Order: sequence, then structure tokens, then C-alpha cells
Amino acid sequence: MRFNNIVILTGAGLSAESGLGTFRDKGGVWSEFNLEEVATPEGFARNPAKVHEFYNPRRRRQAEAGPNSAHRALARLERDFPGQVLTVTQNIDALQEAAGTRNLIHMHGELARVRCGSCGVSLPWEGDLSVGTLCAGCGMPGLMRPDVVWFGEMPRQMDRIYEALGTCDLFLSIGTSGTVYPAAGFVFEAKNTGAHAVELNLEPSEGADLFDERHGPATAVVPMYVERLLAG
Ligand code: BJW
Repeated sequence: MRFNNIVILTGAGLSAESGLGTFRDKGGVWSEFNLEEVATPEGFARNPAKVHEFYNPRRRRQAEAGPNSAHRALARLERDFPGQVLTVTQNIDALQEAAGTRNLIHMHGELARVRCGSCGVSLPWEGDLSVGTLCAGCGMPGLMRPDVVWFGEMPRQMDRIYEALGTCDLFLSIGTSGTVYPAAGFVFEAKNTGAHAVELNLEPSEGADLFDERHGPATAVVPMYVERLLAG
């Protein structure tokens, strides 16, 4: 099959082989932490120090991690594919841009940025955050938080994402369990548009029956699939 317009949705499984944990696999992040406490605005309001303790080590680990062959294959696809390629990532790491992907939407925000709950300024951030961190914009203490999207918050750039889903002819879902909305619903949007849908994942996801599937580690299946797409 030949395609002109690809939308790629990526999730934690893409970065698993770079050493960053997934959420819902055995031993994943949510088996260790209560998501209500660390990934909701209410949890942050109740105990911001606990939220910082959750994100600070993840920010440090992410800074040390490097892109893997699946990230690099997707960057190559964007560069060499003759049509349009838009990547929408649920990941808050920066490994896709590190590999060279440019047309990228971080729908769940970015861990290497912080946002002030008082004035709303968003800034790049490398170090740890604490409840004493002052906002560089307004000087307010206590309200600096990771610039990520928690449960109950609106993911980023949804208009642009739905517009792309409304015109794509291939929807690729990579390394995501398909359990978190609105991302889990993108396959329905793409299929309504008439797009072909392909899942590249370690195992069948929640919505696997909606996709053509190829299962295996991202570093094996993604480079192979990209090679095939580029061969035409
Ligand atoms: C490999 C691999 C390898 C492993 N190779 N593969 C009831 C019904 C429906 C919806 C709701 C509901 N109640 C509430 C909601 C809404 C809620 C939601 O979906 N909840 C569900 C859990 C039920 N969603 C929200 O609140 C969102 N906002 C929202 O809906 O706003 C309103 C709105 C409405 C309409 C339009 C637009 C907006 C916000 C969701 C925010 C999610 N935030 C998190 C944390 C972000 C910061 C952080 O990282 O700490 O985002 S949660 C977490 O899950 C993170 C991820 O991005 C997200 C998705 O996880 P992902 O990437 O799929 O990871 P896993 O671990 O689940 O899966 C990994 C997969 O990889 C597995 O399948 C493995 O097999 C595979 N794998 N190794 C290839 N080597």
C-alpha cells in the first residue's frame, strides 16, 4: 500500500529500551506510585513535595537516556518520506527530538519544562524542583510544577491533532497500551477518515482488533516497518 499522509502516535513502550519505565507493564510506574497522588492537579495541591519526589528522579534519568534505534527510525521516516509525517507523542521525554524528529506534538507536555501555577509561564528546566522554587516570571514560591498533563487536564494541541487525524491515510500507533483518552480514541478518528491503522507494540493493546498488528520490541519492529514504508 502507498500512503501520503501519516500520523504516528507514540507511547512509553517506544522509550522502554532506552531505559525509561512504562506505566502499566509489570513493574511499571503505576505499580510503584499512586497516580491520584502524583499525576493529578488535586494530588499536587495536597502534597506538592510528593509530586516533586516523583518527577525529580525521572527528570534526571531522562537527561541521561539516549534515543534508541526505534526513535532513530521514526526520525528517518519523517526526513525521507515523500509525504507528510506528524508525530504525536504521549511521552514527556525528549528522545524523539534528540533522534531528529521535528514535526512533533508533546500532547502530555514535557518533563524538561516547568510551569508556574500562578502566572502560567512555561520555562525549560534541567534541575530538581522543590516547594521552595521561585517562579522566574512572577517570583511566587510553591507553585512551580512539571509542565506535563495530569489526569483531568486538557492535553495539548488537540485541534491540530484532530485536524491531522481527519486527513491522514496511515495511522501508526507505537508502544502505547491504548488505555488513556483522548489518545486511545485517535484510532477511531483515523479510521473514520478511511485511514489504514497499524499497531507496533510489544503485545496487543486494548484496541488491538482495530489495527493491523506487528508485535515485538520497538527497536526490532519499528526500524523494519519504516524500512518497508520507505521502500514504497
Ligand atoms: C513496548 C515495549 C517495547 C513495553 N517495545 N512496546 C473514564 C473513561 C474514559 C476516559 C476517562 C475516564 N475517566 C477519566 C477519563 C479521562 C482520562 C483517562 O483516559 N483515564 C483512563 C485511565 C480511563 N484522561 C485524561 O484525564 C486526559 N485528559 C482529558 O481527557 O481531558 C479531557 C478531554 C476530553 C476530550 C478531548 C480532549 C480532552 C489526560 C491524560 C493525562 C495522562 N497523563 C499521564 C502522565 C503524564 C506525565 C507523566 O509521564 O508522568 O501520561 S498518565 C500516563 O499514561 C502518561 C502516558 O503518556 C499515558 C499513556 O501511557 P502509555 O504511553 O500508553 O504507556 P503504558 O505503560 O500504558 O503502555 C506501554 C505499552 O508499551 C504497553 O502496551 C507495552 O506492551 C508496550 N511496550 N515495552 C514496544 N520495548
